[in-house]
Amino acid sequence: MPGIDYSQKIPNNVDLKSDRRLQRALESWQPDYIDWWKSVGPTDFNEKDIYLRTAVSVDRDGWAHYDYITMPEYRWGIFLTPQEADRKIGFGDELGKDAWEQVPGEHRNSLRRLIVTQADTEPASVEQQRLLGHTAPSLYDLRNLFQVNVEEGRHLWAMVYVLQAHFGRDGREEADELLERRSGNSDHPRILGTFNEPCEDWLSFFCFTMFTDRDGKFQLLALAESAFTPLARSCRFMLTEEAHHLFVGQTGVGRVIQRTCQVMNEFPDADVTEHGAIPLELIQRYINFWVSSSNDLYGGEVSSNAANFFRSGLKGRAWEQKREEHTALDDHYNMDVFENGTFTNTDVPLRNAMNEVLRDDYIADNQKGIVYWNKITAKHNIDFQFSLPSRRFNRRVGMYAGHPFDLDGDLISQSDWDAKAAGEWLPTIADREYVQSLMKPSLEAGKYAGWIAPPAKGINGKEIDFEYVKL
Ligand code: BYC
Ligand code: FE
Ligand code: FE
Repeated sequence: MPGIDYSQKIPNNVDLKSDRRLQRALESWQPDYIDWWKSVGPTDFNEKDIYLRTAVSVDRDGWAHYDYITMPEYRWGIFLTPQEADRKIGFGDELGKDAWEQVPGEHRNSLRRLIVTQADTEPASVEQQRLLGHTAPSLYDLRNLFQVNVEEGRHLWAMVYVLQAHFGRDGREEADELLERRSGNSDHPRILGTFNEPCEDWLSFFCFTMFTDRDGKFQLLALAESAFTPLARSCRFMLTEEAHHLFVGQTGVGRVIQRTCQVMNEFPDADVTEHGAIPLELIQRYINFWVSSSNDLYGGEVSSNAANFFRSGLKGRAWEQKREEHTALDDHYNMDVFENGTFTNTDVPLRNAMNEVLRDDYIADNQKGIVYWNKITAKHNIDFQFSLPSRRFNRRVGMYAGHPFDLDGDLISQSDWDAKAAGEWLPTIADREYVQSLMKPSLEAGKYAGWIAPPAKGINGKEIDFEYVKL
C-alpha cells in the first residue's frame, strides 16, 4: 500500500507528482487556503507549539504521529484509504456494476453538489470556533480544539482534491468559493443552517462536536459507500479522524455534568451557579438546541433528491454493506407524514425516505451519549435524567419545520410554544450570559476551570497536566 509522501509540498498518497496539472492547481489553491486560515481560522495561537497528531499513514493502526508543531506548520494533505481491487457499486440501480474512477456525465451536477455541501461544512466549523481559544478551560481542551480545527481543515483539503481532480474548471471555481463563503455572514453564508449558528462558548463547542460532528460521521458513512470511488475513499479516511471529534464532544459535556454533580453534592442546598457550575437544566437546553439544529442537517423526511442519490449510486446508507438488500426498491418506510396540520400514516417508498433512515441511525447514536451522561448523574446519586428532544422539536427543515412541537413530539398551540420554547426548552439569553460569564481562560498546565471536571486521562498516554500547548 502506498505510504504518504511527505517530501512533497502537499503530502499525499495519491501520487500527485505524476499529475502536474492537478498538482499545480492544488499548489495555487494552497496559499489562498493559508490566507483563509490566518484570517478566519483560530486567532492568536498560530505561533504556539501545540501537541498535535498528524496523519502519517492510512493504516488502521499507527496512522497518527504526535508532536509539537505550530498550526500553520500542520501538513494538510490528501489521504485516501487504500484502493480496493475490482470495486463494485454497492447499492441502487447500478448495483454490482464496476464502481467509477471518473465522474459519469449524467451525475456530474448531483455529485458536485453533494461534495460541495460536504466540503462547505469543514471550513465553516473552523470559522465558528475561531475565538474559543481565548477562553479555553485548560491546555488539554485548547489542544483538543486546535486538533479538531486542523483536521476540519484537512477535510476541506480532502474534498477540494476531489473537486479539482475530477470537476475541471467548475471544481476549481468551487474550491475558490469554499474559501469565500463565511459562517454567519448574511450576504454570503455557509450552505447548511447549523454551520451559520454562533458557537461562542465551550458548552456550545462540546455540544457541536457531540451532535454536529456526529452528522459528519453519518454523512461520511453514507458518502463512503458512493459508487464514485475517489469520494468514497476520501470520506472513509476522514472518518478515522472524526472519532476524536466525537470523543471531545461526548466527554466534554460529560465533564461539565460531572463538575455540576460534584458541586450539587458538596452544596446540596445551594444554587450551583453560586459555585460557578452549570445547571443541569441549562445543559439540557443547550442539548435541545444543538440536537434540533443538527437534525435539520439530514434534509427533508421525504426527499426526491435523496431517492435520486440512492438510485444513482451517489450516496448510500450508513454501513450499506452490512445490509442484505441494496436496491431499496420494493420496500417502504412507514411514517406519520405531517401535512396541512395533520398526520397521515403513510408507506413512503424507501428510497424517498433515505434522509430519515440516516437520521434514525444518527438519533440512535446520539442516544448512546445520553445514556453515558445519565450514568454520570446516577453515579453521583443526582436525580436528573438527560433526554433527546423529539425529532419534530424546533425544526427548520422538512415537514415539521416551523410547526410547534414539544420535546415529546406532540403538536401544541403556538401560544404554548411561545410560552415554553424561549424560557424552558431552548437556551435563554440569561443562560448564554451565564455560560459566557464563566468563560475565563485557564491556561496553566494541569489547571482546569471551575465549571468542568478534568478528563479521566490525557492525550496519547500523556498526563492530564502535560503541557499540551506551549504558551
Ligand atoms: N440547511 O431534499 P432535501 C460535517 C436544502 S457535517 C439549509 O430535503 P437533500 C461536519 C437542500 O440542500 C456533514 N438547507 O435535502 C460536522 C435542498 O436544497 P435545494 C455534511 C438545507 O438534498 C461538523 C433543499 O433544502 N455533509 O461533515 O435530500 C464539523 C431540500 O432538500 C438543509 C453533508 O451534508 C439545512 N440543514 O439533503 C465539520 C453531505 N437541509 O436542492 C464538518 C452532503 C437541506 O432545493 N449533503 N437543505 O437547493 C447531502 O447529502 C444533502 O445535501 C443533505 C440535504 C443531506 C444536506
Ligand atoms: Fe470534518
Ligand atoms: Fe469533525
